[in-house]
Amino acid sequence: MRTKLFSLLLAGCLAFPVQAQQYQPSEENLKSRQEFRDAKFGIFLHWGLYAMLATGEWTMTNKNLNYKEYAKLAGGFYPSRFDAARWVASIKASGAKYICFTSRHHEGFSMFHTDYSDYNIVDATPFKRDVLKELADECHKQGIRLHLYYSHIDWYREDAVWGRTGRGTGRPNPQGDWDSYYAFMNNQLTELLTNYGPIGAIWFDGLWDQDGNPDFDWQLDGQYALIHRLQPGCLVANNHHLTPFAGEDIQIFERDLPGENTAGLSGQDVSDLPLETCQTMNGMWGYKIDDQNYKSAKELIQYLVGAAVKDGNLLLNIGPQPDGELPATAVQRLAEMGEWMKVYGETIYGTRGGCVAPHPWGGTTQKGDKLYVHILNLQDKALFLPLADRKVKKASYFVGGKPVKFQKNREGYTLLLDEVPTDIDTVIEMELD
Ligand code: JFZ
Repeated sequence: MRTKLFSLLLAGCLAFPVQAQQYQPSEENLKSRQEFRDAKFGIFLHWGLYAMLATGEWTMTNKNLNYKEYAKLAGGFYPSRFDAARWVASIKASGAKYICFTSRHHEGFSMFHTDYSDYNIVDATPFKRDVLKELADECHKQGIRLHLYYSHIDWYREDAVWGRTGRGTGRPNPQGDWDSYYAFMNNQLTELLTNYGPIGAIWFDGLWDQDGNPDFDWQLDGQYALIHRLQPGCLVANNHHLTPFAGEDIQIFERDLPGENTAGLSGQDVSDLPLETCQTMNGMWGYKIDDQNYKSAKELIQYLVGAAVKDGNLLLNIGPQPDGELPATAVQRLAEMGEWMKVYGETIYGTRGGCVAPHPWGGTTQKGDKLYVHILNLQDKALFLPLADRKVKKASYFVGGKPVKFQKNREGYTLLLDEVPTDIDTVIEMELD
């Protein structure tokens, strides 16, 4: 009986790791989650040594490049045109409220000055500048939040445990040394959360690398607790493509809006946490020299609106060039999105997914009793809104303010538009009772 009770207790402990069970987000963390929801739009930057190879951030593993050969790229990394002030200004011009920067991607190179490996931008390159420090200072100066991407995978370190990627980079020991690697990561996270001012989020990635080994223990509880201890307002995010674990503060989707799964990475349930979808501006995260397949400004704006009506944020990616500049087309798209946000920002920032669920024609955002109907694709002048239990006091075009006629029927209201909408997003502002 006693042993039975003991094993039951033990099973309970294993199923709910102590930390996970106890995770109670702090006041500061909850506030930060609301600010995150209000922000709606961020820019992702994938920058590392891989920019020089100009074929995306997975080249090291895709081409089975030897880790010692790959590391020699660092000796030639001199992004002479890097200017954090210009990056931040171009990004701010888009209306984005935060930047997520790859502090260290799967290639294992630290884009910041770290005491725990010489394989970093200050000690291993002729450039010798801590680009993260410059970016962080500029973000704080220009008033935009900074989030940090941090890879759980490392294709360079000998102590990193092999997963399904990075197996052909010539490292000697597939078993690695987990204790050493775990300590390394936590030491780096401590640096990131100590030396660069307030960090809005740590954005983990790579857990899926061990999906062939489901019992692998990443010891996330300890890592998450460290982050929350160092900066209680810092949001923990993990791009593991699963329903969020305890200790995580937002839920991420990759290349799909919450609830959709066209890319095959987003089959997980949508949780109550703040949501974020990351998406590329062309087709690749890291700089890819022959990828000029940029989404149009219209597509990008509609994607942002699509995220907002699904109550989520858009984290839109740019891969900076090896010379340190953002690609010109990306900068142009940022400007185009910014022009739109100047006019329509009120219908996006600070809103939540509205009481009319998303439909193929678009969807709604809401702030108090104001409902914004975003019409993205409608081949009709009449639009039915299932608002049976609400009273509509007023409806008007958000731009210009012209009243929109509407009819009440048993199931809701039908808007009667002047013409078939052709704008990127025709927004109707409604006042509910
Ligand atoms: C991950 C990264 O691998 C990628 O480089 C980029 O940073 C993106 C934002 O996040 O994307 C993935 C994640 C998982 C798989 C592929 C790409 N996967 O399971 O094959």
